[in-house]
Amino acid sequence: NKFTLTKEEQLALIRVNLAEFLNPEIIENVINEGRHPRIYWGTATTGRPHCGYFVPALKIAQLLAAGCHVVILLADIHGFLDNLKAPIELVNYRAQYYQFCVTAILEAVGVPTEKLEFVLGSSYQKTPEYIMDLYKLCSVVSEHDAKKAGAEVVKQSDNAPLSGLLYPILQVLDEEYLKVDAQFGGVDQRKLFAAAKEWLPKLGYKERAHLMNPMVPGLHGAKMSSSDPDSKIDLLDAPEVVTKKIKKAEAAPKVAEGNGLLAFTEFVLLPASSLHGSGEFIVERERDGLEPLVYKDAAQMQADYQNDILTPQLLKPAVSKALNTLLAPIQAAYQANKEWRAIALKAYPEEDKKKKVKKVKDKGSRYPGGAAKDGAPAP
Ligand code: TYR
Repeated sequence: NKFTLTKEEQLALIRVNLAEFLNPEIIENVINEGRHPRIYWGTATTGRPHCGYFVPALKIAQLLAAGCHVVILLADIHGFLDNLKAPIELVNYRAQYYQFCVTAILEAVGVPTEKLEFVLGSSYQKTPEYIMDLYKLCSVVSEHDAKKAGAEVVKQSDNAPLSGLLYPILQVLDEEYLKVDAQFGGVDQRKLFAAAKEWLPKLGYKERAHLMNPMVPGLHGAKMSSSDPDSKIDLLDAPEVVTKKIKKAEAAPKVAEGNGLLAFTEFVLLPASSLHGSGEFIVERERDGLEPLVYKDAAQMQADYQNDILTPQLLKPAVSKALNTLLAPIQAAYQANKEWRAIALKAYPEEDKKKKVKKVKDKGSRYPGGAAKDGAPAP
């Protein structure tokens, strides 16, 4: 039970579903000393958070259940350092919008959010100490290495803005200024994490542990943060929209690899169910007059999928149902929160305009506009 985990159980829960864990001994030592590891996850506040955000949320839920203290960095300054993905005038509203979304997502997966600490990047990234460290790091890190560190995260282009080179420098300093034992992020952050290990000691700061979750394929087999609107499901998409998008999802029978629905079940639906539910993912087969398929782990589910026992036709409605159940409290919270709704309009004014235009044109049946994770307007 959650409150009496042994050190081994704590570590096991920290490791669940990670693709990589660099310098785990740092965390092991903290736990052996009887302290609560302090871990942060940063998110640049750019495009609207979508269902892909459930993947880090579930990992955060596990970290909290394992007794970690989790800090969520709302990286507002990073939102515009990266090629102005968030325009400077909107970034503050976006950070507020993200805080509402992330809180609601975590509540939807049963996380007691009082245990979470939200920090706004700009609240400390403009202090004299931080800025002086920024200058110092700029003097000891080469342009080449700064570019390399951001290669998979920062938008690359010809004649790219200089701010893209600052992005990794700030992310590395954040580990020191947030006073954490570890940083958590997707494997796309790997080069930034490697830079942190190398650069912090240059200023006499200690290196941290790094936890990485795998990139989960989206509904069309690509990363869910791609700019293809149908490949991602907005947190506020109505149940019938969710069902429709999932119906359209690419899911070749018997091919488990790269299947976004199986991945979403493995990394979100199953862990959510095991944190505070039956621990099961249920696939109804009433129509065929058969007993439901009941999964407790991803391995059995993947095996059944490969053997076509779990067909795409069976999987899709099961995923839609479970996802709509997760989204319902988020959408209810949004409807009940006037402040959140007002911030949404201010944070994404362009989308709101587009949405209205589209609604007139096609009765709102299409994806209601939306920016990708990278903030690019939907085509
Ligand atoms: N690089 C992260 C992303 O891709 C955002 C981030 C920003 C993370 C600053 C940590 C940090 O300190 O979204």
